[in-house]
Amino acid sequence: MSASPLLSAEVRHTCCNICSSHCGLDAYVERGKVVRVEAARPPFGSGSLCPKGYANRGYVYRDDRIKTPLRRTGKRGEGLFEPISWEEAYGEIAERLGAAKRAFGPDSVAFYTGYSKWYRPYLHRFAHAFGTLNYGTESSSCFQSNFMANEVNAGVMTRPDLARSELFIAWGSNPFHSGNYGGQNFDALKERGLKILLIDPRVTPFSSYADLQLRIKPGTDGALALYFAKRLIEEGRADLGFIERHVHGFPEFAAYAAGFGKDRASRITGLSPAELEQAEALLLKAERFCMAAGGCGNIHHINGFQSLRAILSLSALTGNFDREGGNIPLCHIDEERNKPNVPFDEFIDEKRPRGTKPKIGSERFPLWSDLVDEYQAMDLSRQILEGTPYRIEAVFALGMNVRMFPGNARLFEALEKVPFYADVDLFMTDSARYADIVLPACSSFEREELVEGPQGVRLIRPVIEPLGEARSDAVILCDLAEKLELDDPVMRGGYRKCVKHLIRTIGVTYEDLCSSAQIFRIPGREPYLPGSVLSAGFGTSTGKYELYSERIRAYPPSYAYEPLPVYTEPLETVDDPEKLPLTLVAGGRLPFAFHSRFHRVKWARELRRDAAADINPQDAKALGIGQGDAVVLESAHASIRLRANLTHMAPPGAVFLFQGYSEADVNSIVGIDHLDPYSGFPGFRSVRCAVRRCGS
Ligand SMILES: Nc1nc2c(c(=O)[nH]1)N[C@H]1C(S)=C(S)[C@@H](COP(=O)(O)OP(=O)(O)OC[C@H]3O[C@@H](n4cnc5c(=O)[nH]c(N)nc54)[C@H](O)[C@@H]3O)O[C@H]1N2
Ligand SMILES: Nc1nc2c(c(=O)[nH]1)N[C@H]1C(S)=C(S)[C@@H](COP(=O)(O)OP(=O)(O)OC[C@H]3O[C@@H](n4cnc5c(=O)[nH]c(N)nc54)[C@H](O)[C@@H]3O)O[C@H]1N2
Ligand code: SF4
Ligand SMILES: [Mo]
Repeated sequence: MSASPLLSAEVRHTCCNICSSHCGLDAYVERGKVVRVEAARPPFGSGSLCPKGYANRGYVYRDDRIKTPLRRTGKRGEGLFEPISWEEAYGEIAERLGAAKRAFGPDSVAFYTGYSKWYRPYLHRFAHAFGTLNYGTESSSCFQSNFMANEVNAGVMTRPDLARSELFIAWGSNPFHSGNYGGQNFDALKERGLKILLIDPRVTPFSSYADLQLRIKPGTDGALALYFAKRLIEEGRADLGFIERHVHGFPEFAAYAAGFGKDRASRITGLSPAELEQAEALLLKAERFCMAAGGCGNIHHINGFQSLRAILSLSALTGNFDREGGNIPLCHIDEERNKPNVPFDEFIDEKRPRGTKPKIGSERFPLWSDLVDEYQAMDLSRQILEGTPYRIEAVFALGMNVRMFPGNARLFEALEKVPFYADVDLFMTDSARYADIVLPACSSFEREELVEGPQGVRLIRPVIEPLGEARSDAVILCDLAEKLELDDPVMRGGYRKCVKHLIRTIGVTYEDLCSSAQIFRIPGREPYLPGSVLSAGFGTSTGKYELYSERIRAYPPSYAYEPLPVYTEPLETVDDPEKLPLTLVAGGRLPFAFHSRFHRVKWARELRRDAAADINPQDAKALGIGQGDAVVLESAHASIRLRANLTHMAPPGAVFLFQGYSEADVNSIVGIDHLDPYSGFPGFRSVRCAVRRCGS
């Protein structure tokens, strides 16, 4: 019998970096290879990982890892490349970006990054030092609309104070699939007496915790929130003292909400009057309630920004804002008030350029542009192809993934036509295939990373050598800053100099951080005190919570922006809606998939072999579709072929499909202009569609 290979493996502490939760992970390393991963126990981690965390090994060793810098030799998209040296690659990128800047100005280069967050401050500073505000990210369809709604209403983000609440209203929330469910404590909270009202069209693991679930028609949450508002006001549950002191626009809001009676709410949301009454009973009984809202289920709709504003209003209406058991300012999990202290914002601001052209998308999405320090990437393909209001000559991207954009044939076309495009990725993706130069990035196991979390800071050291010639993104950016001779001695001084610059004021040295894989607490934070926002005043123009937004009122009438959180239809207008009778919800999370990243990891893929559309058995029966049948999924714009998965998790009338599959790309059938006019966010979760059986 041979000895277990793990006996000789060394355990090295690191983090999972698939999502931003940074769960502590132990890598078992043998002869330079990670042979196993486990959840790290305290103090290095919480003792749990999600399925994606456990799939890290398959991810890092995916067979399409890029090992050297590459220069394109075939046509864009064809996938033909030749290996080149780092020096050649840097030289060519610097020459092309430099030439675009000289001929057309720095704004002619669009910088972009996909989901990965850790290197963002370096890329953002790099864009600034280059001379442009044209820094864009995947957050053009993730989270920022949530931030915008909170900012417009209150000037501050909040979170539910679950521990001290009577009722938790979870609007489109399934922490069991989108996060690390090992970290949830809902069992204990329920035992303590917390009631849960879940609002989600889909049955999920969280459904079993709900005292009541409303399987609402996708994209109609705004109407439900306005109905709740009307009922709270009618039943004398509006906190008039709080409103008098802290709220702006209550009379206008109340008058608008009064239009959302039971019949209308029922018709819009698809919920029966009896369901609405049950929900109301829970709501009216709870003196203190808190809410989670603003996940993709709420903001991936063309009415998402305003719907979320309507939802958030409920806490201000009842005084459940900045008080125990309500929604309290987003701050550290360990109840500390100040923001994390690594001054990443200052790092980015130090090099902010002046006198630049308006960011990409500013004309179409001015509210986004004014509130978010990024361009709205949903307008990138249009600007490249139309050249207005100015030309884009080059795209420099880290982790560009065209598959994640709606109507993405246009972005592929734009990347085919843009004069220069470079991409940095771990893998040869469908998007990297279009690049002139592709650079190989390290995985989190192969690089050093300064991780800032709720409890403090931590320096994650590499646990294995880089695969092939892969390099860390931050190192690549510093190298390029040097090649381009940017006016930035810190970045030109290299990655380590940046880290030392970043931590210089927080009372921890680089050497301290190197000495241990543990988290270093940052001294001097104060505990959160309820009422702290109320006493300081809201960060809005009136200094109050704005149910009627003065900020929004200031935009020219041509934008038709409404200061009240009005409800509008989530579905697009089409000639013959009866031909597209179902609603496609493109993107409910699967526990073993992370956007496109795990579709090529064998272990994860075996849990769902084919791209499959979740369809309710009742709809499937009416359509003559059986489990596993090949089907065509069609929208007003295009169609894809894939398999049917019959499941009661999907409600009748809706079809759920995960994103990122090359062979069945759901975003290729979403309309490119199916966008929220305020945030620019795509209406991924309310797309008119039809499904029919096809051959094999
Ligand atoms: N239909 C539909 N579309 C959606 C969504 C949806 O729910 N439905 N969700 C939207 C949301 S919320 C999001 S966040 C986006 C996600 O969109 P993306 O961020 O574009 O998605 P990923 O598949 O994670 O792709 C990121 C790319 O970065 C690469 N990458 C990973 N790590 C690194 C790294 O360290 N360095 C570099 N250089 N590259 C790296 C990956 O290999 C991949 O190619 O998708 C959006 N699109
Ligand atoms: N496994 C996995 N986890 C992930 C990711 C991943 O790709 N895979 N991506 C990460 C990223 S980038 C993000 S942004 C987060 C997103 O995290 P979440 O927003 O939590 O993700 P979802 O599961 O897509 O949506 C939450 C719930 O909203 C419901 N929902 C859909 N439409 C509606 C609607 O119109 N109204 C209501 N009330 N509910 C609706 C869905 O059925 C789902 O159960 O997840 C992160 N975690
Ligand atoms: S929640 Fe899962 S994917 Fe995210 S960091 Fe933790 S283990 Fe990794
Ligand atoms: Mo996201």
